[in-house]
Amino acid sequence: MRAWRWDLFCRVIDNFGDVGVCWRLAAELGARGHAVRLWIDDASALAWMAPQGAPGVTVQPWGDQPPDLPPGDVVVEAFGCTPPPGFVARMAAATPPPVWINLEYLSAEPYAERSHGLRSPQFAGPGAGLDKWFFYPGFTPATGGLLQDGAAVGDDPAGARGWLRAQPWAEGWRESDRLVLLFGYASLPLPGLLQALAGPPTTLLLPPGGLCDRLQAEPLPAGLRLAALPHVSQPEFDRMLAATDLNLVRGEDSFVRAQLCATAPFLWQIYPQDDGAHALKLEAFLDRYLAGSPPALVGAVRQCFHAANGLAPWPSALPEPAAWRALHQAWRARLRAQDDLCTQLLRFVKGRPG
Ligand code: TRH
Repeated sequence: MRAWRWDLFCRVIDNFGDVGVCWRLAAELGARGHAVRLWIDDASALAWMAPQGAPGVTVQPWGDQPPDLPPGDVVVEAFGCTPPPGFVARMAAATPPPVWINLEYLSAEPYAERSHGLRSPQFAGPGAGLDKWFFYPGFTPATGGLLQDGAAVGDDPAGARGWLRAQPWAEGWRESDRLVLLFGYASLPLPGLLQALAGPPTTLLLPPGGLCDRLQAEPLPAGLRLAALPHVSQPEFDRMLAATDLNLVRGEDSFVRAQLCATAPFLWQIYPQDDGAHALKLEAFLDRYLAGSPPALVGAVRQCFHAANGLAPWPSALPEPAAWRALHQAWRARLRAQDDLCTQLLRFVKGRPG
């Protein structure tokens, strides 16, 4: 397959998921020999997320007056962030025009399968005459799949744990502690979670942010200790997920990585939406994730996911570890057996006229 020139557009709405997903995609395309221009309105998080950059990837600041650059072969707008009008006009004037993709948010809801790959002809505006194609990531073969490069780190949890223990900021951690990563929002319902975690000696790993600040002011049940972490790069973050005994993650990208990189189970604090639509999204995921598991385990895991999102009280104890782990590992194996998003995107673009 010949290498293409990609323009990938990213607007940071808040937090790190927009830049996190776009950087992963850019880096995966670059690793496969493509040239990627990542247009981004706020690249600040890349300083710690990707301090080394990535081969083939150039970061293009996207301010109020974007430079008049000619479009490449493929244009990807992430999460419906429309490229600048002048750029779209140049796309329409190009012969042939670039393939124009809208990379959507991840959801397990049925609309992702229904809408994946649909064409959206542009009738008005600077892109009139062009087609835009919807590309939906997802959990099933009928969707665009998940970004999977680097997920093999999860095949060696002992190696990941050795790496974690060797980090300068891990000095002084108790050797045999259970490790629980808490990468949630500051709104995470805490007291019940801390009670459910109480008992075995446990270190709670806390990335920088509101949740870490809040926890430092919270009384801790016996056995629990806090470890405040620095921000680490995406590959290091993946290794951390692979090293722990339980991961509480959030948003979109850490949610995916906890499924692909870790053999230990996870909980998801979903990004809250004003209209409450996140509850349906959560349920759609749980229906897929838990399908076929024993009813008692399904009930226990579902309650914890609900509790992490304020939709149910926390149970007094977390699900039985071995059964929960087995459920998670079976799910991971299923996802890993599917074609990854980057491979599918390349195949999709190849079969599309501009
Ligand atoms: O930060 P998030 O909540 O991001 C988002 C955005 O808010 C976005 O607007 C919303 O639409 C989306 O969620 C659903 O969570 P997420 O998606 O998990 O992104 C975090 C990224 O930060 C992910 O790429 C992992 C990365 N990361 C590191 O690389 N190193 C770190 O130390 C940490 C803590 C995170």
